[in-house]
Amino acid sequence: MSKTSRFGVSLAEELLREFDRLIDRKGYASRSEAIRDLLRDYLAEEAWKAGRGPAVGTVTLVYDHHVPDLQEKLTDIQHEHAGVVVSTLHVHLERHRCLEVLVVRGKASEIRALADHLIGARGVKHGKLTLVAAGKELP
Ligand code: NI
Repeated sequence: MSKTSRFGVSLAEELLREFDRLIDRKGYASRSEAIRDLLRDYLAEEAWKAGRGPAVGTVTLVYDHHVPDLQEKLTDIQHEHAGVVVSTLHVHLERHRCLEVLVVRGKASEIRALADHLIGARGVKHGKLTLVAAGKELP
């Protein structure tokens, strides 16, 4: 485990009260644990936005499989990015609607390109990319 440092933070009382309520709701053991989590999240998001470094995550899609050629198009897009797609899970939600979850791994910018392509396809009702930085440099 890496060396730990302590630092003080000044906050408006109201902001701290809100933060404590959030900590309670989320079930964090301490403020430190919550702040560590927030920082990791923020660093991961910033690394992702910059498009540098390795990333892992998921792309979640909800779509209507009755839209002509959609299923084929989504498969084609995934094949174009075969190096990034690690695994897929398909769930038939209802008669028309499907849920697909892709586990992705690779360069953040390429994962984002794949996700934009899939989520932007006509007939995809909802899509979400969730990425976390996979870099060893992240504490
Ligand atoms: Ni289905």
